[in-house]
Amino acid sequence: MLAEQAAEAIAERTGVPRHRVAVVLGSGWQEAAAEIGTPVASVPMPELPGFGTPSAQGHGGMVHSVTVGDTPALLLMGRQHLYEGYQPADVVHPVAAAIAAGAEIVLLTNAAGGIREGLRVGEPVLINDHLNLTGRTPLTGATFVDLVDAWDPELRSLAKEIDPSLTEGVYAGLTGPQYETPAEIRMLRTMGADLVGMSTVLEAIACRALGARVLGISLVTNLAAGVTGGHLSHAEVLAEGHAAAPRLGKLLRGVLERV
Ligand code: 6GU
Repeated sequence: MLAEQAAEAIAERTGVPRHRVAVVLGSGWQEAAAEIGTPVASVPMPELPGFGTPSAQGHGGMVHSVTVGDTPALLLMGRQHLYEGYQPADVVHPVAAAIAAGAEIVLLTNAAGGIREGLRVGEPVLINDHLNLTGRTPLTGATFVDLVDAWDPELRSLAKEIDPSLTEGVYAGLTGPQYETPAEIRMLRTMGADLVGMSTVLEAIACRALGARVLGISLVTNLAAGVTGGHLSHAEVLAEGHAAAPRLGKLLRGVLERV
């Protein structure tokens, strides 16, 4: 299996036989990594079996091994998206590899548009459920995975102990790459979505199928179409990540210290 091959390469290249936790740092989250800790080893993703080159800018494209307290953790800097032409199996390969490398807990982070009234730009939100609107799945065959409490309630409680101002919301995952129309955002709100983005749902499904616990955090980098009168830009997404980096980094570090 490709995930096992990648896990072996991760162990060899980092010198760490098992990483207990993995963190996927999405758009807007790259700078938060510096707050988590100094890597003991780093491997470029394209040098690991089955990994591609993520589109994430800045420090993307690396796998860092860090130790927080007693916990060896893998930081996956960037991810592959369906909108880049990748298949679901490619999109979930890094988390599958991390789980094969020992991760029992996976932290999934992303940038999202805020749909729910009251959400503020720059605010991290805990994902408490999702709508998989990609039309895709990473699973094949008769893999009937239970997704009740897929977004681990205990891990969410832990995150709220660290940052009591955190709220929770439902994340709608679409393929993109275009942002939604105002009409689509009204539809998503009616469907129960609080947040919208282009990642994370397939990884969460794969993690549950592989038995890992999942914590998800969206950074609201902009309000979704029609929520305010404005237009949407990717530059906004990156700028908000920069501004929020210290808070996001502290939150991730706090979680890693306590799991
Ligand atoms: Cl408004 N939509 C989607 N699909 N992804 C986003 C976003 C919006 N804002 C950040 N990422």
